[in-house]
Amino acid sequence: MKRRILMGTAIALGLGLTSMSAIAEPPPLEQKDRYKVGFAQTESNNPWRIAQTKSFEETAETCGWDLIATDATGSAAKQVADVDSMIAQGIDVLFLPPREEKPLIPAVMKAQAAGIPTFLVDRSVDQNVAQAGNQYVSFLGSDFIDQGRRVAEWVTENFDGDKGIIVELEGTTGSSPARDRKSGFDDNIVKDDRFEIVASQTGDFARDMGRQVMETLLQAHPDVNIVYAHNDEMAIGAIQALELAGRKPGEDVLVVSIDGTRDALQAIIDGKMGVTVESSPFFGPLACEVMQKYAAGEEIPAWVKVEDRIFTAENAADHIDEAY
Ligand code: GYE
Repeated sequence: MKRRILMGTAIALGLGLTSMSAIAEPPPLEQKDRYKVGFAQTESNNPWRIAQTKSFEETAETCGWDLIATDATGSAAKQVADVDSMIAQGIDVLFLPPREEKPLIPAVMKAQAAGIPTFLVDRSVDQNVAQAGNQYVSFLGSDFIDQGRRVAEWVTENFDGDKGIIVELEGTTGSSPARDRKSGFDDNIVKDDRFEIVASQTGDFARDMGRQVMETLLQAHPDVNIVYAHNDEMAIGAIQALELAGRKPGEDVLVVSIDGTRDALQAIIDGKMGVTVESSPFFGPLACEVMQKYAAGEEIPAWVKVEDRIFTAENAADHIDEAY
């Protein structure tokens, strides 16, 4: 324990990591029937987050968890404080979706110092400071770069105009999915010179902000004919803004995004949206499985990758009943 605390201090002082990463390791987890489990949610203002929390709550019953779930209401500082309070309450294990990559580093470090193994779920932290197998056990989640690449590929194959004028609505600034969904899309769409990204702005992964940002961007770029949103909530907000401005999403503007929410699948069925690449919020069962393996002493990969499907007009109706 003492060694871990000392290492946390060394990292905070900004010392080189290479020599330390060899000795840093996530705390072990005892095998027992019941666990006190912490799940520190980022916010609950959208269906994805609500479905994710529900998945942890439902898993608690089957996996023998006494679950402490918190809601940081969109504040990284509150999320760090929520983890502090869980540590004080003596959790055995922490599941953390770090809202932003850098501000949540202290939460990971403090859990480690307190001897609590951390699993990052659905978002990651700054890899220059903390890595799987060292400060936390593993990252459970999707390949966001690939999600962005798949959206770009779908647009390249399905856009039938001469010139694609793209507005991009980015997720939460400083979050790993926003960074990677941007690079995955941007790096690939430019391979086809029909396309140009004329504006890229954050909508914080939220419907309301997506709508507001789209309203503003529409005034500056009335010729936009493609909207790429980093999640479905912002895509739905953009559709509202487009319709308010008298545009016809699905006809004169192609709207594409990521997640697979019920509203997005409905928008695809209604012809207002082209594609959404899946990013599943149902992490509970996977969290249970990985945690039990870790307690049994099994080797856990640094990245437990979630495979994502793709929803288009061809299959949206088949999946809407299972959507959230
Ligand atoms: O796509 C979004 C949510 O981190 C993968 O966060 C997650 C993203 C998801 O708010 O809708």
